[in-house]
Amino acid sequence: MKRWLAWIILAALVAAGILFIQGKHPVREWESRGNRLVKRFSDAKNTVRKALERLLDSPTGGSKPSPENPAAAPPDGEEPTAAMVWTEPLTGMRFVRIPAGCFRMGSDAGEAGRDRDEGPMHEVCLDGFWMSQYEVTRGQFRTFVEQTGYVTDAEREGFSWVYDGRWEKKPGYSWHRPGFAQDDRHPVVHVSLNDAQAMARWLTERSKGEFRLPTEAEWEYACRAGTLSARFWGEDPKDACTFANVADETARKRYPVWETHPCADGFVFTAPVGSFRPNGFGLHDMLGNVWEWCADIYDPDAYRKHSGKNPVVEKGGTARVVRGGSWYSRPRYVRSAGRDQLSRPDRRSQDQGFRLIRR
Ligand SMILES: [Ca+2]
Ligand SMILES: [Ca+2]
Repeated sequence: MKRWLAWIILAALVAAGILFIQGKHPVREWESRGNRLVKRFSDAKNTVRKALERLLDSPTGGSKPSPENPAAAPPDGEEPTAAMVWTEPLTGMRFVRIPAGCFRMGSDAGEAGRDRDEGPMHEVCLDGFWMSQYEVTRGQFRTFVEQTGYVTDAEREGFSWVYDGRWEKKPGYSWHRPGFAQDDRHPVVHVSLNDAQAMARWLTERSKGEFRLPTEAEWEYACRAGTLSARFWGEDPKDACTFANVADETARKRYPVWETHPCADGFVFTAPVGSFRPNGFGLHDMLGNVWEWCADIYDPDAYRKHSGKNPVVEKGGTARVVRGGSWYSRPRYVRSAGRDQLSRPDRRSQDQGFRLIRR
């Protein structure tokens, strides 16, 4: 063998030895450098692809609202789309984005079934908010109770108000013993305003965002979804059964004396939430199924005192506003402007539930 060839072989052996001592395989070292280059190229390609997807998918050309980034919600005033739904992670409660805007609150003197406390009609403007798409379900309320050990007013005091031919205060009824068949998809009932606010406080502490009951103005704005008619589907109570579980012909078979809507919705008591068509914001059961607690203290003269922006009545007596009617309600109580009250924050009944908003 020639001497120069021997020197080359020796140098190669020494170089391989040095790499071996450093723990680097001479061939895999090159492979891994190559892999790193390929990976860098691939990462850059993915970044560009994701940016393009975001740009093409988003109705605003920007980021979508998400639980991690609620601030990325489209600006107030924009029309809601199917994409603008946020799911609360602890309970699975779905919230729909309700855009900021102004509306005519109340009813005018000619509306059939109207009460005097619905006037005067007045313009109200609201900031945008998220509203739960459905009434709070028994399953969602159960999650809250299991996580906190919370005891409702009905359980603490040992009774609630139930209906079987007439309303009576009866022992032993509560959210988990409603007095008719319910599964976890039905709206929770026998919950007081105190109970609803306790669940909202728990979510505010544990989840993402600030949760509370809607004000009466937020509730009516969300229910109307831009409509001026007595009901979000129009004027006629006979069309109720497509959109709401109300006092209907199904219920009249059990309670023949009831004044009912002239249609059959298939339910005597509560229906699983979302069983009927939604309003223009995609909210279900705003009218019917269960009455919904609002944040306001009830004042028959509230509309003469409302401010034009985000009004809420926080002073007055102990009565609280409830809205929307229930499975028990005849047509005059199933209207977007209809107002009712329960006398105290600890009152509860077989047709009383709630939904929450999130800011
Ligand atoms: Ca019904
Ligand atoms: Ca309702």
